[in-house]
Amino acid sequence: MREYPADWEALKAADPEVADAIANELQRERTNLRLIASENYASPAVLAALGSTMTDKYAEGYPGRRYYGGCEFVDVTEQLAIDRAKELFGAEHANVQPHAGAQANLAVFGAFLEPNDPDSKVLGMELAHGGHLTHGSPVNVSGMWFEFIGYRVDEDTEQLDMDEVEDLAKEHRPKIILAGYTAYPRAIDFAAFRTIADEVGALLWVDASHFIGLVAGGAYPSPVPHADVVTFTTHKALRGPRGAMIVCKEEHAKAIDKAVFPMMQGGPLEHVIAAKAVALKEAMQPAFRDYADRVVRDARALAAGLADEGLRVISGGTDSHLILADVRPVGTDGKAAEAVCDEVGIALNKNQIPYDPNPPSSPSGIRVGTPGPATLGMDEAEMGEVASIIGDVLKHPDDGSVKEKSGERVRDLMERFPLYP
Ligand code: DSN
Repeated sequence: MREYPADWEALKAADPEVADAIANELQRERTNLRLIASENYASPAVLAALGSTMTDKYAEGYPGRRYYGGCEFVDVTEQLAIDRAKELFGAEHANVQPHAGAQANLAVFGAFLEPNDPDSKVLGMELAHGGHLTHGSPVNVSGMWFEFIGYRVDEDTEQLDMDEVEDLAKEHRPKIILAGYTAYPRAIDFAAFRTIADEVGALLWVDASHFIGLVAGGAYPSPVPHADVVTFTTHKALRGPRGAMIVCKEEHAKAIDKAVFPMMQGGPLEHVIAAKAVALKEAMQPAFRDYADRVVRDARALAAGLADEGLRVISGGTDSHLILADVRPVGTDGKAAEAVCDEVGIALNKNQIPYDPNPPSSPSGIRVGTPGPATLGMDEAEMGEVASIIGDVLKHPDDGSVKEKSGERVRDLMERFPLYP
């Protein structure tokens, strides 16, 4: 009998089309430079847990309180994930079941708000300034069912304006104040958000998806001591499986647990939860602190390099894993920049910048992030090289020889820092 039944040879024989696509994706990951700020590389141990037979198990409920028999081993892994999340983040309570960030955020609405209730207001960052789809977009349930009021970054500093947050909080008396964004490069003053929330009697919710891995590694301020509830995905800088978690104060534990199951979800994905436990254990190791430091060091070096190439770095720099840069000074836009970088094997995304005069489909900026390169071991010197390649192709998008040379430079870099060697 096999100890571990997942079998690559069996997949190739049973379904060569799917096996080919998976192999091609691995090859793409090995040859392309990943600068998408929200992506990373899960470890072989995390991948092994994901491919385990825990995918076969139904386990509605929580450890020790399930609706199905035979949960004794998934109880072990889910409890490990809960205990590790509480220990790593210093949290009073953890729910590790959300399938994705959107479900985790939906659970916050379920726990604390009533749909279509004029008193259920949320004060969050405007989407065009870095908020997320689930932070009140009119095409998402958050915006369809709940009333969001938006704050912006300051037009001059391009950083959070806590006076504006305070003024809006006093004017609208929201039930929840939300901090945590998808395209904000700077440190967030969570204590200041707490003070404002207390002034108006609001709950403080932080969506820490982008930076929770840096928090785990001690490279970014922790929202956990300040916030009532913190939601986050597990596959970004945290480098775990695709999924999410919620940590909160003990007083909210029952409301959050009921909102995740049975309100928002049915059976938990126990193979993913096992992989979350593995990722959390990895994040508790000293090497993870080195990685988190490297992520921020790399981002600062890449920001400096892009500025040297003539791009305008939004807010003048970064304190995190991501950089938002205005590419108009080098004569292009975000859409064209994304496309030409893709041609030479660099994956990044077009992004609106604060107060962007251009639409989301062809915005003025790009967003780049360093969790991927930092996982591969790339450091400041390599970020200088990456900035130089990006500068070259953005300034010469129609020059075949520049693109050929740039593609070679990317391939050489990826060969020097092999993925899953
Ligand atoms: N798609 C993620 C990002 O790239 O920021 C957020 O969900």
